[in-house]
Amino acid sequence: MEGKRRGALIVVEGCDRTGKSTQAKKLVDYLSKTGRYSILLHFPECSTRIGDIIHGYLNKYYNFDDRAVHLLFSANRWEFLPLIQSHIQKGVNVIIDRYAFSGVAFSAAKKGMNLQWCKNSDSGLPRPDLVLFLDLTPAQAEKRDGYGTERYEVEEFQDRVRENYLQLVDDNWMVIDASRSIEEVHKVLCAAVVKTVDSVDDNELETLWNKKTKRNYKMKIQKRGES
Ligand code: Z5A
Ligand code: MG
Repeated sequence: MEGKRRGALIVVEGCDRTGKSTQAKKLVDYLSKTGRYSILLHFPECSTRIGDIIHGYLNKYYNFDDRAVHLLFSANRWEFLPLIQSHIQKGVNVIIDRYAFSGVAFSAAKKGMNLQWCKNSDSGLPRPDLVLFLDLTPAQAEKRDGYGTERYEVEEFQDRVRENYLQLVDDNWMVIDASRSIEEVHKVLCAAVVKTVDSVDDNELETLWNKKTKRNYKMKIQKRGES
């Protein structure tokens, strides 16, 4: 890595239909166009055998114990660790649409599961330089196209998922009001991401969850009209 800066690891998170995939794609396009070479990943990544089982579970073809499902989602991230590391080391920015935070927020919303148990299986994965949390109430998300077909797309469940996410907020998170237009949200994200990408230092990435999550961390919530 001598003489060459590592890439940044940036994660886009949020409850269902908050615009993560739309924004993650636009970010990678923008970064690439401005000479900051970047790749896009998405979890669950269903192209592997583990991913295929997850796909079957989400679409209700199979059912498993909730703990087994949680571990499958984690395993899916671990199987992509070498790819993530190799891009970061080569100076390529890695933008990920959902990551360990989805794993914890969704699994811990289920009966009998808790945040601490759910964090364990992702412990040791790289900690992102920046987490962009797209925030929308489940009632607002329900009005968007495509809502309501998958297993978890139920308002009451999404409320618990959002509560869990908010417990994971840390000093590398930015909470963004995702109720604005696609272009307005994109503008806010670009500013934050460019700042992170351009200021990445030579330090190795830290790992999850070694830095203690600061409960009651004062969130940087983007309000309407702020950029
Ligand atoms: N899951 C889990 O349990 N554990 C894990 O470890 C992981 C995931 C990684 C599938 O994920 C499920 O897996 C998910 C969590 C669980 N739960 N469910 N159900 P997924 O990522 O494959 O989910 P998805 O089907 O792609 O939905 P999504 O990611 O929630 O949607 P999105 O990416 O946030 O939104 P979008 O596709 O960009 O946009 C949705 C629609 O809204 C689309 O028509 C857009 O044009 C529109 N849109 C986007 N932005 C806007 C704005 N700003 N205004 C108006 N309309 C907008
Ligand atoms: Mg998506």
